[in-house]
Amino acid sequence: MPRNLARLRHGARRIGGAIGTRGRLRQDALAAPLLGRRRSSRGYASDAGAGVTFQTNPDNREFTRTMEFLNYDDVPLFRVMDEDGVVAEGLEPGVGKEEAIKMHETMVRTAVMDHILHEAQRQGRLSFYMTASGEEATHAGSASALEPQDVVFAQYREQGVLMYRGFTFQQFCNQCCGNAADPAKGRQMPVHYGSTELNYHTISSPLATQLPHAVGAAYALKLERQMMGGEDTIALCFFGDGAASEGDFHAALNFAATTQSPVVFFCRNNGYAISTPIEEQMASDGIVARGPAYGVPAVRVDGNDVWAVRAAVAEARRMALEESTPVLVEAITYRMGHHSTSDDSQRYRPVRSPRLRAPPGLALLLWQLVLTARACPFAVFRTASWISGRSRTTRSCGCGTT
Ligand SMILES: Cc1ncc(C[n+]2csc(CCOP(=O)(O)OP(=O)(O)O)c2C)c(N)n1
Ligand SMILES: [Mg+2]
Repeated sequence: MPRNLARLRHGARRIGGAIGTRGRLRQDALAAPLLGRRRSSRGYASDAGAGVTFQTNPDNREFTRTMEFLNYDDVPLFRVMDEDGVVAEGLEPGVGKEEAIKMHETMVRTAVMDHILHEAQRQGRLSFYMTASGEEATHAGSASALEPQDVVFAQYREQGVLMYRGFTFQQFCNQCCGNAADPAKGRQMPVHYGSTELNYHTISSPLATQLPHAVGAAYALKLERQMMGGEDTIALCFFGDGAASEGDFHAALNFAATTQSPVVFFCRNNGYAISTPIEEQMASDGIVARGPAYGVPAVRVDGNDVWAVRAAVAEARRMALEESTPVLVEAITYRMGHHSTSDDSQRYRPVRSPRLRAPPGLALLLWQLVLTARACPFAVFRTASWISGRSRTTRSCGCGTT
């Protein structure tokens, strides 16, 4: 028998033994015969397999006589609030009034900004825009669980996170218009925001590239902290269900797990990757089950429950830092709007879809305008300045309207 073939056969026996243990596939069992080396207690010895012990159970795991095929189906959603907004006992968020108002403002402002900029694109003032209607709670909930030093790697539909961190309506407009005040000076497409001051890495168009970038950053942050001390910092990486179908997703999770990097992967599972519904993308029960397969703890939350999102990300952040592990959070949500202004979602889903309703923030704004504008035309301007963040109060102009 040719020497190489004999070596491969010998390798195959050893590989089969490693798999048959039902334990983890041992890398050394795979690599050693192919390299013509064996693993010794001091590393690899170079004697082409002579004297190798055939280990049936290298990890000393238990054998079983029950044949069990693993499956992850119907993973439940963690939620804190019910449909009526009632918080479950024992799960109170423990958030102060100021913080709660900031979260609420972020959700309303995001919805209103989306409406204005979407309409501006329709009027030909912008070349492109993407709304986040229906996903506002994932923004406010996750952003509020972070510390300012945490670095964010977003996809493109997370404008509320950046808004929560302090990006102004003016800055959003500068970027979307590509004017002189835009840091990229118009060299990026609209919605490709970024801010060094706010630790928000610039959005990158090729899908899922932010995942390995986030892991690299998290690994560097961990090494920096180990070597030089400093603040506890994690990387939070947002991505969509469609991005999870890219190879970068798998590489990133494996890389993060093996390097034990403090990164929180936050999947916005909004049901669609442009026109492809989730059930045509994957046969698995969403994204959450993929975490444990890579050694990454994972949780699924109700993405419409801002407190559940906040609690999950806060716990994931704690685990990332204290247990030195990446964590996967899958938020189940819904893309209420079109994918982008280049898309017409009515061509691939029912017209009477709930996502075609006006965003809640817009309804609130209109209601406020109706109530106040009747009494005072200046109230419209006051409301507009409240939305844009220029004014914290709706100051009275003397007409009696508050
Ligand atoms: C590498 C790559 N492939 C394809 C695209 C085109 N593309 C842009 S967004 C998108 C769908 C992404 O869906 P998802 O990750 O679920 O995010 P969502 O738009 O739903 O927020 C696709 C396929 C791209 N930008 N990059
Ligand atoms: Mg999606």
